[in-house]
Amino acid sequence: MKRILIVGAGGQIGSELTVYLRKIYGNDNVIATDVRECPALAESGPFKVLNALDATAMAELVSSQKVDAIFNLVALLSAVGEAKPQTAWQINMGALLNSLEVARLYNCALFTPSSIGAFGPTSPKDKTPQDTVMRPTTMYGVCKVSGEMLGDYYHTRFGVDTRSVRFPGLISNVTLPGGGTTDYAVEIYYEAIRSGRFTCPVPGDVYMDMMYMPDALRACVELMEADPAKLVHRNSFNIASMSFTPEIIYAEIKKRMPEFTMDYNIDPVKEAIAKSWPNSLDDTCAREEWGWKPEWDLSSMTDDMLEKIRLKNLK
Ligand code: AKB
Repeated sequence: MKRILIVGAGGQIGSELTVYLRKIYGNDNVIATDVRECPALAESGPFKVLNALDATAMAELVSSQKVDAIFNLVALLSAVGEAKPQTAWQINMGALLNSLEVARLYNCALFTPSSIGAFGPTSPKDKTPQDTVMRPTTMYGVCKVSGEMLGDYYHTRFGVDTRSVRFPGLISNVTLPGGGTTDYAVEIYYEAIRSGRFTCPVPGDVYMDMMYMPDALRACVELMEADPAKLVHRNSFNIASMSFTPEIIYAEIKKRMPEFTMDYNIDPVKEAIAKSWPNSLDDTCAREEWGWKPEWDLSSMTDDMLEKIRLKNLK
């Protein structure tokens, strides 16, 4: 990768991935785009307003900026996708199809994240294998499975260098996620610092895979820089670092903040989604094919999250 276009850079992943990629590849070589102005991203390098559903505008940017790699991060997440399934399909698949076509026409590599949400209630629950039953029951998951298949189709049919990982719930302290089922695992840290109390929307005993953002960012680059000859899979790799329930993350915070309390106000949509997803993924293929290895666990992440959020002096 030398000249990179990020589509949907204003979201939870993009706002940090842009900065991470600029440090590695040079500020001027990472063009961030989003459907809205993002003043913070425009400070450190090129930024353009781009609607990912406008294929002509995307193609013009890729051509004029001599882009050779695209990161398509546009997506409505799982819970909001259930509130607006038709819009979720239009946006998630529209942005992906445009990215695939532009990548095909301008010979770019393409990274598009998939998710643990690509699995469903009939997938094996524990250590869910790389290649297994995928029958998601959310529109988000339907888009993710369709996206994985389209990515592989563009690779085998047109030779486009498409690559992807199935992200767990991502936990970060820079930009808040929005509309996801795993968002509680970010919000709990903010509320611990802000109010010392958290009301959890997901049942206390439901396991989901999670990952700290620094591991997720490193995964994107390591996969995109991996030797293609070693990749048996492409769209999309299971990656994992930690799996926990709300009760487990609560106990971890409470060890450091004994006065912290948590109660529940279960959101039935999030409950149904969370229960349909795996408890944990088996990431053996990512480890073997491109050397994936997480560096953060729940304990080290909790120390870092609390420290960074404290510095924000939240009101
Ligand atoms: C969501 O909860 O929808 C996302 C995801 C796991 O893909 N964070």
